[in-house]
Amino acid sequence: MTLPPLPGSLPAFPPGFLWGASASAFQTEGAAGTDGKGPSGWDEFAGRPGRIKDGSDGSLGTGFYDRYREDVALLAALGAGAFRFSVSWPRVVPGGTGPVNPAGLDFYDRLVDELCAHGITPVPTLYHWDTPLPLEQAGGWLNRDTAHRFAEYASTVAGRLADRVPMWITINEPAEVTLLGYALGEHAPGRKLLFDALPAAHHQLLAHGLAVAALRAAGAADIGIAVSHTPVLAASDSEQDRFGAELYDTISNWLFADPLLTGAYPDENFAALMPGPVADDLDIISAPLDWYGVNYYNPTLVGAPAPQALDSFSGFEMPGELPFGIRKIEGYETTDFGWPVVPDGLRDMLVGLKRRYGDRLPPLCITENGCSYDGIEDARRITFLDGHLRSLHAAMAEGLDVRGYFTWSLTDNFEWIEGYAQRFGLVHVDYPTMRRTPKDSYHWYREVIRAQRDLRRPLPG
Ligand code: IFM
Repeated sequence: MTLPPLPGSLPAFPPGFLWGASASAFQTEGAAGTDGKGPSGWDEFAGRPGRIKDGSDGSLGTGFYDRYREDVALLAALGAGAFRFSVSWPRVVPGGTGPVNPAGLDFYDRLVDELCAHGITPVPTLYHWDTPLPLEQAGGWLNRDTAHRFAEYASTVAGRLADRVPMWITINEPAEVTLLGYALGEHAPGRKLLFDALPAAHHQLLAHGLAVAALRAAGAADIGIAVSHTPVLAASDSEQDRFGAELYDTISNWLFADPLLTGAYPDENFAALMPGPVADDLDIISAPLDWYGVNYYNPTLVGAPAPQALDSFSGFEMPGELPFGIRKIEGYETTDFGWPVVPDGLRDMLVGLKRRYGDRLPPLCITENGCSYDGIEDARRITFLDGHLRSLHAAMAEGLDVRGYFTWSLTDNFEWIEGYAQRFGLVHVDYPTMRRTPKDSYHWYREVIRAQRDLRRPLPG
């Protein structure tokens, strides 16, 4: 196998840098109704006719619930230092509140033990979009009560796992849940509330803050959150395009990061639209974090609403009912998902975070970065990962304190409304048999990790 570029030629990352891979419960576990698991909003949504492009419903995932040992063995052979997975809230608390499902907790207990037995750090995310259905039906993230139920659940999970889990993530990508799930209705729960979706943002932030306190009280430490970030470029210099781009930038980048890192919303107008005792909530939301997780895929070109020029940022179509429109970025390679490949965007984004937050920026971790390409001979994924690791290193050489990198994803999995069509894995999954086959990129990443372990040199300067 000849695999350019050579992993050994990557610059050295600092000693102790965490090399990992990511996954989530709904996208992989399957076992939708097994061992007392309750339904989630995504189970219900994916079951609605026509919602998932390939007609699948995610109920089988990648069979991870039954095959987790096989996947941990793949992680071990990869040399991964950490595995980011998510805990399914409806598997642990099927009703969203009330009785805990012991079999659900047992599953994560076994998974954590298996990871520890292989010397792999377990990094659970407590919420990766699968809200227990009863809570979703009671308003989901529009309902302030959901935040309190989330903190209870966080406490339950930490009570069982904190003795072996050294690093925690509260919530994954609250912006996507708000925008795709509640504002545009493309994802679960399929609500199309446009700006009336903003309470879902506030309540996820509050849930995060309450969960940080609950986790610490239950003995958990090293707590972060995974937030998506995208450098936003204006489609042109026109006033309308700049307005659209600035608004999108605020919503996708700062609506979540600012409250978390500064204790304030980026704009008075947004703060005024949030429910509850906002000032008190912001104190809870901005509780100091041990680290801050960045999910980066690509920059986004944004202008005034232009329905005819739509392109996929997250596989959804912007309906032109919000005062901005996403455009296709020309001049770059694209992944099979149509996303532009712009490695420098990662460095730009990280440097931008430092510029905005200065000393208030905690140590960072790249909690997701990856690409959708078909095939087991996936040289394009290698090029993608190589470019992004170089870009990450460039940001670190400029002073960014980044502690780890988790590629999305260990295996191919259920890519939300795309179904199984988009393949982000280092490991190919043959869905009819669930057979796993490591791709070329898996072998490449294994060599990267091995070479980095051998280098063990500090960053220059
Ligand atoms: O698969 C998703 C993941 O669940 C959240 N972040 C983006 C990934 C790729 O779309």
